[in-house]
Amino acid sequence: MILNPKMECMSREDMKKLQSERLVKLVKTCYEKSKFYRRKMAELNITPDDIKSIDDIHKLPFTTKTDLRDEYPFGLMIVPPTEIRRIHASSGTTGKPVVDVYTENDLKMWAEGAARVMAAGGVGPGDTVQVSYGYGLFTGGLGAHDAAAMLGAVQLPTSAGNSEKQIMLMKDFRSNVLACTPSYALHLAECIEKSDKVSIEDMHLRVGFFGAEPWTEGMRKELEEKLHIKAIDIYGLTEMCGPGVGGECECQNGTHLWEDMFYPEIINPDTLEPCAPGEFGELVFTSLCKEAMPIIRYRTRDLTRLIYEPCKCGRTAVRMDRILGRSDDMLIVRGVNVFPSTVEAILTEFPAYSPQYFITVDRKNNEDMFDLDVELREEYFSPNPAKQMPYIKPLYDRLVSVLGIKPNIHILPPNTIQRSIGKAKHVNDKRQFK
Ligand code: DLL
Repeated sequence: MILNPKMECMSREDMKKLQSERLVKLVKTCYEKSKFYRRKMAELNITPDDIKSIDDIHKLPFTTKTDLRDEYPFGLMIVPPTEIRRIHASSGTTGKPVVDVYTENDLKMWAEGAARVMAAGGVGPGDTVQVSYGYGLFTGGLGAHDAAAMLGAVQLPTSAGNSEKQIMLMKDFRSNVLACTPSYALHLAECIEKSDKVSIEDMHLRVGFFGAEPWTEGMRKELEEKLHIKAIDIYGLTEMCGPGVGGECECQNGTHLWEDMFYPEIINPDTLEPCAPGEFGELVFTSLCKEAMPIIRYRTRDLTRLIYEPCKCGRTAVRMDRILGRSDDMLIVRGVNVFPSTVEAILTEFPAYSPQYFITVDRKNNEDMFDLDVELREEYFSPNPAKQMPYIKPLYDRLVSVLGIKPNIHILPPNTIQRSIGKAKHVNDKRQFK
């Protein structure tokens, strides 16, 4: 179902008009109310009069994660505290968290963004949405929760973790919609497989909304087969609101971005110039409707491309390709750029391997070492190294040909790589501490 056909299916021409109106208003408001943006615009010698349409967006300054950290906690807030209804923050492993604050309207807009994705997956009254994203400062839990509420579905706020109980409730409460990270969904699927109390036949799942971390087509296939569901990609980031900046439709062929709310650009992260349409680069967003903490040209660090060809579903909202990774997650090993998600994509080509992996990068005698822990599935595993050899060689060859580096592959028994309940951690780069 298309939740908001007016916005999701607007002609490109009308969308541009709407975006232009919203951008002009946003820039005026930021100039009047935000010391931060007034200073940034003054540095570039521009005023709101320079912004007449969305085509002028490239004149505006970028906002970076460092800016948000420098302005911690509320430097970018432009409404009085009495207007604020909620605060979220993204954890961030280093430094201060990135904060987002929401007015009543901001919460409604966010819920609609996420609800558009769930509606595309057919969610409505009578459905039970098991929200296994973490509840708390992380936007995943409450974001999915509010979307389910907007659609009149039952909200089952299990949060992440406690997998055995999750699975019992999933069965007993007949959850038919699952919302969590793809890595946690896989973990739940593995727990169901291993369980002697329940099997997938006891479950009623129909569709899952997975996001918050990069995942691959191979992982989609795995989740769809193991959980007997349709697996839908949902995208978002705290700085714009949370989950629901965009999501896949029933065609599962790219993530529609809700351009009436968030204007996307793709730039070359080195030159900061716009990329040609369809070219891969860094995704940048301008929030067109946020009231409490509007953000202009936010550099997400996410690497992807935009697809403007019309989608079969009838939505005109631009589609984004899968996120390759974040420019700050990219490893440079012996001078070669490696995105961890490429390893997952390769593993899923081999039926003998599970999609779980862990990369350790280290430097020994001035040479980068790339160690890859992988798991063979139960049916293929043997503790005898000689019996593992036939599986190592094809994986090694494929990794060398795609990544361009020679990995040290370590085969581990099934279910030994650490599972995560939230965003999965796939890399330990020990070089940073040397
Ligand atoms: O992860 C919001 C979210 C929650 C999205 C639940 C989807 C589902 P942050 O913690 O601020 O917010 O992290 C945002 O996560 O810039 C991407 O790098 C990554 N990310 C989010 N969704 C996807 C996705 C939430 N579907 C950062 N595919 C973003 C790939 C994703 N990466």
